[in-house]
Amino acid sequence: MAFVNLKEKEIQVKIVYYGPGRGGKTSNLEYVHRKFAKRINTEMVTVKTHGDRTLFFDFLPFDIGVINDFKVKIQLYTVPGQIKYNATRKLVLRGVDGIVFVADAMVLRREKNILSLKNLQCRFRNQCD
Ligand SMILES: Nc1nc2c(ncn2[C@@H]2O[C@H](COP(=O)(O)OP(=O)(O)OP(=O)(O)O)[C@@H](O)[C@H]2O)c(=O)[nH]1
Ligand SMILES: [Mg+2]
Repeated sequence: MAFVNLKEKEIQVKIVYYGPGRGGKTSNLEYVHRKFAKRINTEMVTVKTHGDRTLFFDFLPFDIGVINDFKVKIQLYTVPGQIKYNATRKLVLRGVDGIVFVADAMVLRREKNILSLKNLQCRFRNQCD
């Protein structure tokens, strides 16, 4: 559930982009950042390896205005898609309010999409380490 700060009159919503490695999660966030550059006056934080793969996460915070006197703040995150970063994905998913599943459009990557979806499912069912 979104974090509501009654004192500051602020609502924080955490949305995580999830999906297989090289599926386009970071590209999605970069696009949002570029496309709404005039409205999003914050920087995107990204931690990448040499090969441009996400090492920890990408983070893009921005405000979307006021609703019923409450400032609404959105935080977009991506997880690292590579299988070996399971523990990091678990951390990034903490306190999530919404998921955007980014599937790879290549037919060849179908199995990887399914594996990633299953990984997400077992995380929410608390059935994986
Ligand atoms: N053709 C094509 N290439 C894309 C698209 N989206 C991303 N790419 C390319 O695919 C590669 C991987 O994209 P990323 O956005 O880094 O993928 P990711 O899901 O963040 O990967 P991880 O960080 O390893 O989990 C990059 O070279 C992108 O330029 C797309 O819609 N079409
Ligand atoms: Mg990435």
